[in-house]
Amino acid sequence: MSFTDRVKIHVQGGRGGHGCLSFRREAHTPKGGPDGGNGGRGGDVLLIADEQLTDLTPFRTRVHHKAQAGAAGEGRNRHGRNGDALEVHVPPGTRVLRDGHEVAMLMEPGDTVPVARGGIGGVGNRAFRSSTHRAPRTTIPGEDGEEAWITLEMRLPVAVAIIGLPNSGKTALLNALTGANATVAPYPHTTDEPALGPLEDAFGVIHLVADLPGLAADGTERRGAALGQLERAAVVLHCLDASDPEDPAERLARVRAGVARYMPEGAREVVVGTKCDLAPAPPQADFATSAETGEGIAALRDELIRWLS
Ligand SMILES: Nc1nc2c(ncn2[C@@H]2O[C@H](COP(=O)(O)OP(=O)(O)O)[C@@H](O)[C@H]2O)c(=O)[nH]1
Ligand SMILES: [Mg+2]
Repeated sequence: MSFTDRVKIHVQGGRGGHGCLSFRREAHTPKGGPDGGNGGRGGDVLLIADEQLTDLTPFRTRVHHKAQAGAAGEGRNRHGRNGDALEVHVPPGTRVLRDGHEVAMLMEPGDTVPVARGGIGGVGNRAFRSSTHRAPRTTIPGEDGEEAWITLEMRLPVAVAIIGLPNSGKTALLNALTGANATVAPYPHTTDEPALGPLEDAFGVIHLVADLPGLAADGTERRGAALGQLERAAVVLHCLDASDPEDPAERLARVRAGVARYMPEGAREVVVGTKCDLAPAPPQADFATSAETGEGIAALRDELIRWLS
């Protein structure tokens, strides 16, 4: 299964029902008065945060979301019923963007926002009757519902993000710190999807740790990367491979430039020397660790728990 954290969807409110053109017809009143009713309002499209959902994958194949139209008015002064709202369920942590600007954020289950209003119902000819105008043929059609392309972005509640170049030991570090069982592989770009593991703090609260791959070896962001998941992190663990012969300062700078646009303000960046069983940690490292021997892992975990508690 793959992880989707950004989709573009089309939303459209229901059309308003048309106003009706009608005259009363009864056996003994050949020239009955106007009795066309009004159209109903179109339904709104609503987004609702639903804790059953964990990502935006269903929207890859469900792109168009249109609410029900209002019913047309009818003779005998009957007004059309309003269209039902369309409730579109999204995972908590979904941000809504329109034209590149955030218009809503749905954090808690049950949070609801309208994203496309239904059209106003039309007006039937009955409404145009007056003392001077007894047989109006005027009606107003229902209005179109509002329509828009919107972008949904999901942000996981990531407390600790692990970043670094491909093959720098990010996944191995995640597994060592949290007991997660994500795939560690001796080649770059095993996946561009985040891997997650839990870390329990001193109060028994679980914090989410995420391995965020997605940078290419040159530090640029790969297509489909989920690096935006960085944005809610309180601590960023920056993996620096001790066994890599390339200049460590230069490698750090490359990764920092690659994630700069997502780096949360006020987040604590910690440089973690990895694979220290193979070579001594570079001087830039705040911690020297080895996922292989377990060196430094407990000390780093203790520090993380202290910061998060
Ligand atoms: N010797 C040693 N190898 C490691 C260590 N951590 C990771 N590796 C190896 O380095 C390679 C890349 O690790 P991985 O965690 O998949 O890197 P990622 O691409 O940053 O997620 C794999 O072959 C791992 O077995 C370590 O602490 N010591
Ligand atoms: Mg990996």
